[in-house]
Amino acid sequence: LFSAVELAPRDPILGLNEQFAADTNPNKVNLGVGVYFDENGKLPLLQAVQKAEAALQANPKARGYLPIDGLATYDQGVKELVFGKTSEPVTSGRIATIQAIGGTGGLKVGADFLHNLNPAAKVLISNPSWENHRAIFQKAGFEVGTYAYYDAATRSIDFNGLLADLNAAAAGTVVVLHACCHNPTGYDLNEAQWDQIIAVVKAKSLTPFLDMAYQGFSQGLAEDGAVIGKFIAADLTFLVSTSFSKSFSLYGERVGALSVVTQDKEEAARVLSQLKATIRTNYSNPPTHGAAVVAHVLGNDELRALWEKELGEMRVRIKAMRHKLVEGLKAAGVTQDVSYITTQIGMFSYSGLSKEQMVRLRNEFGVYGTDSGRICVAALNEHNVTYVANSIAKVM
Ligand code: PLP
Ligand code: TYF
Repeated sequence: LFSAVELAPRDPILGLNEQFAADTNPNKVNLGVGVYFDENGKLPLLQAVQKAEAALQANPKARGYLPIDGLATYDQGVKELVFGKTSEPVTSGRIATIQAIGGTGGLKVGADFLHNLNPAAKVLISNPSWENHRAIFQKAGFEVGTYAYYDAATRSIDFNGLLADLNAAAAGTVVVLHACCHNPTGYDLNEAQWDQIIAVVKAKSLTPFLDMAYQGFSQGLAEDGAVIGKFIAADLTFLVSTSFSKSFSLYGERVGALSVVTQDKEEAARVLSQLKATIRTNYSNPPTHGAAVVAHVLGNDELRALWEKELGEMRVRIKAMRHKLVEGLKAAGVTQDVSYITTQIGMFSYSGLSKEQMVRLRNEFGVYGTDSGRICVAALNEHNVTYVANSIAKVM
């Protein structure tokens, strides 16, 4: 039966973890996968999360099935965080939000829903994008193409190319946009550019699907969420996937969501029924713990403030590490302009190093980044940044 089964390719990012684990180099540093580590190289367990868990444990609940669309207080918390508590779409009830298995799950439920709705539509993702975007939308049945995004020659966004590609897209094309902290490049669109994109999306009747996996890691929760307000203000209907993996350091709990902004409350109810139908035939209903923790934090003023503070500390520390990396490279004798490292934002730096250089970094120095030259600056700390800078300088 299984003799014809072919070996599937490894995930190019998660596969690096296995290689890293097997590496015996005592100086090894894992800058491959997008995970935030604290100043001691440890995966943080946020105080806000610990306090929420303590509160939940003080009043333990039996674990019945959650509704298909998840924990109601969680879905409401997501809506208020992403769209604003007093925003018209939230108060008028025209957003359908479901709890999802991480941001990946939100993307997948959204992809399945959209494909049922319009199987002939195409999907455009940025060039380059998070590897899993293409795979998720292809598995949902879509043909996936790209829109121009990164221009390696100028180390900036090829915005004219981007606009041209969106302008050339057929009506109904699903356009996957990184809301902030673009993965893998670290280059985000500015406000004026978003305005222009929104104008094209509207004029050409494209379907925007915003992937929000890093809310709070660029400028702050509200600031990073402002782009959503622009889509609302333009009176567009669109989708947003949310991930709390990074912002709550709850990677393994798989807490995410999908929100679909519709025209009115009645449309939202129909959309929600379809999202639930998609979920039912995939995993029936989501798990309880992670959503209960996040809902508790979002719904409690004190814990919410503590979470924002801790998220702010992660954001600030990443930015400090970008500066340290630049200083380290200069101290190691690098004369090229490396200021792009501090221009980029979020958890990653697109270093511009070639595949050969990345392989050398891995094999000779135990410094792991992706073959595309992406390094996770959120995994740098005072103890490893000089070593990393020296290693990069040697392969440059
Ligand atoms: N989207 C982007 C751009 C990401 O970088 C990630 C990273 O994990 C995800 C989605 C998926 O998030 P999650 O781990 O919550 O599934
Ligand atoms: O890009 C990253 O490193 C993170 C983590 O299939 C990740 O988004 C990577 C690959 C993957 C799932 C998550």
